[in-house]
Amino acid sequence: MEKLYAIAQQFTQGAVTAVEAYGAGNVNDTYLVTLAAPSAPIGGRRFILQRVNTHVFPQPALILLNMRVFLTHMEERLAQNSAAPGGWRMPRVITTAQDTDYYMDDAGAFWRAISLIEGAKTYPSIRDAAHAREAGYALGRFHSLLSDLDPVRLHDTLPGFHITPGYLDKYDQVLAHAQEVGQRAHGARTSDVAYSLRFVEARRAFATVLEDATARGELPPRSIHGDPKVDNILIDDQSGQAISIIDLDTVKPGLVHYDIGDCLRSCCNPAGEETLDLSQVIFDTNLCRAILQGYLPEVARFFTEADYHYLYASIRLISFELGLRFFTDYLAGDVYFKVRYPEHNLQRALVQFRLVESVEAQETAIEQIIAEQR
Ligand code: GN1
Ligand code: MG
Repeated sequence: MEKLYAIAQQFTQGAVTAVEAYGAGNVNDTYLVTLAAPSAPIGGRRFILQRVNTHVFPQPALILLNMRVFLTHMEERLAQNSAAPGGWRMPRVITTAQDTDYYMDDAGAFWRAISLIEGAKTYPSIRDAAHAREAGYALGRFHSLLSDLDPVRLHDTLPGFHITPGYLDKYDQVLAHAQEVGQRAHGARTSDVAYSLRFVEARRAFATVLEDATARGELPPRSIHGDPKVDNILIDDQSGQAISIIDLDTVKPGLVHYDIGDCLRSCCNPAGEETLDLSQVIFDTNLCRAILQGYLPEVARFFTEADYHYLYASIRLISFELGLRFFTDYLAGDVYFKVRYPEHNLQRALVQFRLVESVEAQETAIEQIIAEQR
């Protein structure tokens, strides 16, 4: 704990009075820092301190370089566009006393600080259709603010992220290490593993759907968020409106379909990613309608026919992809996502696979909603 205080102190002239674990991230370690009094360069009394997982992000300095680029771009767009409704806000990068964007501790860990947006919070699941509309609006607003930022100006902070065929290759490599897989596959949950293996096999051909469309020139690379799940969408306490999307490590070049697919798979499963009760997992099409009601008007200006065409596939694909990522990590011995119990990644995979089944069973209804909302 003392070490954490000393690290937090690198980012402020104020006296650090508390450092508490914060949020529920699966990758980085996040802390909320409190100061004795409002101090430079924070402005207020609280800020966010994070240890970036350098196993996942091999070049964490690129995250901060990107933040400088896209946050400046968004500020400029917001200033030009002051008539737009809703007080949209983005966090700031907080520098150290040496004026660097990050701090490396004695053990070589990578730390950075960002401002806390006060008066707003994130939620672990969607509460109602109004919340869902706000989540969709937030992602649409984010995409719209970045729509004229040339993605080549952003570094790739996480190569291979959301390239589903790449995750399938990784899965095949892990499966090839039959011995370790065998150990896990014959553990307590043999039938769940067998089901998951069959589940992935049955959808192998589908994994390339978005990358094939990109290769044919149908979907352009854009600047994307990368992780717009429900608990990264910030809702204003007073107005109930979305005012930001946080967790900006994976803002990088990609397809907006990764984002809208991820937002829908996260927001339309009211049971949440962490549920133990698979019978509760469904894709709620009413929430899907509300999210698209919030999202599509924001992006209509630059969305093409192909963009609409691949929306349904993106929902199915990103749910499948996350299930595949969790399952692969389970088989590999939990090397990527943080786990709280031995079968955690397997359970998370089963939740996403259930969600895929629910999406597939409602394909016609989802396509109808997309057609009616555009
Ligand atoms: C990870 O760490 P967190 O919770 O922000 C993951 C996302 C997944 C998400 C699932 C860099 O995000 O891709 O969708 O877990 N982030 C990374 O909860 O892999
Ligand atoms: Mg994240």
